Amino acid sequence: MDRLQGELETTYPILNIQIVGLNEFGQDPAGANDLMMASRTTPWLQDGDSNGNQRSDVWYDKWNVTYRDVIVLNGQNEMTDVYNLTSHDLGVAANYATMRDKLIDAAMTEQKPWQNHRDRFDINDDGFVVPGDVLIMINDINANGPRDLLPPTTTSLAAPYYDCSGDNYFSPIDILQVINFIEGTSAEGEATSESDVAMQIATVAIASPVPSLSSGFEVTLASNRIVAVSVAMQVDPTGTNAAPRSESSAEDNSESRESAPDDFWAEYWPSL
Ligand SMILES: [Ca+2]
Ligand SMILES: [Ca+2]
Ligand SMILES: [Ca+2]
Repeated sequence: MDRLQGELETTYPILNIQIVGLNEFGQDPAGANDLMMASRTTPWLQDGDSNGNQRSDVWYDKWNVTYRDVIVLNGQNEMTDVYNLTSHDLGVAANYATMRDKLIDAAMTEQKPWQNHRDRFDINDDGFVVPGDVLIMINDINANGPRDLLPPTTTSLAAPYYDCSGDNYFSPIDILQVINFIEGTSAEGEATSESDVAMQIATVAIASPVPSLSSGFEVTLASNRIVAVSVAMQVDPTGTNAAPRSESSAEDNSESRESAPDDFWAEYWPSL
């Protein structure tokens, strides 16, 4: 466990995973704890019996452990997983990797490092939630695809924070959540159902081949409010919502831009 702690600190310093040893109540004859700590650097604690039931408080009353269990805790000290080192010798590489991954997974689930904790909708962390945040996401998912957001190996994090939903995965759902947030805070604009937007965004994820940025997408904008994001060349498999919007959006774009309060999109989308 000392080796594992060292690896976690070195490789994933931000996750700040801490391994602590805990000795059972009653298993601490004179010198036993000193002996246990003599060759180890892992912090070592001694369990007690504060409720007087002659059973170790944390070991049995709280966790009901089996000897040599590793209890994986979340940020609220709640048990999320157990891995027994008698049946899974850490000297076996596969077991060691499993143990390591359990700890990393628990930390990722708890910490959601790729979600902006100041404002989960503010993808580029500039203090504003605007269509530019959506564009950053679309550009990236178009280039790199939906994917797991891996445990950070750096000593600090920086935007973009793609994981709006907080599941450590970058998918069209994250984009949809930002769009819905922007739409929910906008007072004007053409009504668009959530299912419309979901379908449009879904086409972004399944687009193949990946279209070029300048010609592949059409964005219809009304009063600085996104009403649709679609892949122009994508054929909606259900044939209902996406195609009509794409056909009409080319004409709509010019009117929309004239009435838009600023040319925000132009900077990112010169072809509009
Ligand atoms: Ca007890
Ligand atoms: Ca932003
Ligand atoms: Ca996500």
